Amino acid sequence: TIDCDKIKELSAKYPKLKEINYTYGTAGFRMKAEYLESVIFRVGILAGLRSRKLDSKFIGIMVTASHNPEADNGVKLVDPSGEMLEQQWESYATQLANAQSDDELINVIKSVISQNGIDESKKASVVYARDTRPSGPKLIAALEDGIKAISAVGENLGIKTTPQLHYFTYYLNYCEKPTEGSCDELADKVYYEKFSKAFQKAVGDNQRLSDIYVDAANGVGAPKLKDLAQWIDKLNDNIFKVTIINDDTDTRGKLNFQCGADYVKTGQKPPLALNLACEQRAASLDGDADRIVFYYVDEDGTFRLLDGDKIAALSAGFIIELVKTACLDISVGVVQTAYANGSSTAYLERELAFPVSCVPTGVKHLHHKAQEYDVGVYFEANGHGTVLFSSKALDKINSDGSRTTEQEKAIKKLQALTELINQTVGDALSDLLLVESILINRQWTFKKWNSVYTDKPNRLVKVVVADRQIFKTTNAERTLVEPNGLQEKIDKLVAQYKDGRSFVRPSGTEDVVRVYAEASTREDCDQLAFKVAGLVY
Ligand code: 16G
Ligand code: ZN
Repeated sequence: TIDCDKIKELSAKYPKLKEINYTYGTAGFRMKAEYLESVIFRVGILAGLRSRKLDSKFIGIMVTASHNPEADNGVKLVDPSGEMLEQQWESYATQLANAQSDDELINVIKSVISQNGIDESKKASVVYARDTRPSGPKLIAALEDGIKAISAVGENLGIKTTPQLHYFTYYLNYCEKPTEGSCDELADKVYYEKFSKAFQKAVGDNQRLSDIYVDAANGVGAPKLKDLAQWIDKLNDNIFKVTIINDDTDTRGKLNFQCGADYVKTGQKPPLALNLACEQRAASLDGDADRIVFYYVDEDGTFRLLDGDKIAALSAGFIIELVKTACLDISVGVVQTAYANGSSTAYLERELAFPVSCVPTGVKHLHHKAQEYDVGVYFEANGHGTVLFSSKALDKINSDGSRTTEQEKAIKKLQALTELINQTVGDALSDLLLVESILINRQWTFKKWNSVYTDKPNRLVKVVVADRQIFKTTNAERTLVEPNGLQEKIDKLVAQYKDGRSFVRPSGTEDVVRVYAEASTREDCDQLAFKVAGLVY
């Protein structure tokens, strides 16, 4: 049974800050690092309870604030199969975090136990990692006290990317775990081994492409990509030439500063320190390496962004071609959010004839929807996404049968892709290899890839408002239902612009409201965004 005295004693080290109201949102808990100690201590407790509930399976805990400023941090929980925490438990997380006293904390714990019929005598196992933020070690110490308080067993993976933590949580639960060595090293090894081998298989004996610069946002992606590239080199030293820039994880203040996927996508410009020659290939990761966007500069100096929508189009297009060549009865669908560029949706629906669905922002919504297809391709425009192969699809791809050489080749490629894609969560490093392997197979330049459709000019602006909670949306966030009458005003504005589209939604991660607009010209689009922002303000 739980030891209330032990919990109280340890909890006393991490008193809840009275004035703060915490919410487990789309990205878990995320805010200034100094407000997070009590929260992270309690997340340790919750992970232990969840593990007991799920037959002692490992629950993952990632300490990161992704693309946020260096002073922020955050924490999120990962379910045994590597997916995001189940929704019901998000509300337990919020309740635990907001318990004002140690006694109230005990009460919440007891109520989670009784509501879920948790057997307190069961073993509890958790696995945790952090990104490179300076506040990480202190928060990990608080987490370890939480894990201790609930008498769980913890595996510390040290510094990892978010997708590595997701993958290794799955691995510990469902794959064979060798006994020797620390989990920290093992987690790197199984990850590099899996993805380097799958990449080798996916590229086959095709020609390599030109070098690629990868901006690692001065975060954890830098050392991990360096290692992964070395593993790839060992298998085939002439297939993937990457130059990592913004790889300084030691100097304070550099993480995500004027670089990284979010900076590039939002600003529609390259990282500040990067001077791109014409058609030099480049990509940017975010601070925990679960997002990636690609880009280049063309002859006339125009910056060309290949975002999540372009990655979805490239990968869905390649997969469906293989499926057709192999004559497999497998359906492929694409999941997007309201931020998907209108041209990408039109291209996927009209030219490639994919079923496309639109869901609210946040990985869990995309992930769940994608599970409805045999093969579900999901990417947010910001560069977060992956491809999910259902067990039906995997069975068909991996089954024997008499086939032509051409069909056999297509099947082999598909098999390689199922291994190359991190199916637990969107993964910048896995996505980088996925994109590179498709481009190698097709022998496409970035320019060729970019030409599959032309993005409509678009603009994203944030508006600081007194209370963002008053903004309520429906229709996958594309329509406002509150404040009353605002949507009608937006509609009227949008109607004045050719190919105009605009929507307003409260951010799930920042205290702002976001306005998105697109239209047929840059000027129109900027004007529309500006005017809609004016309505919101
Ligand atoms: C979080 C989400 C990301 C989403 C972003 C939107 C996860 C793991 N991450 O980072 O998918 O794009 O929030 O932020 O779900 P916003 O609500 O502030 O626009
Ligand atoms: Zn991230």
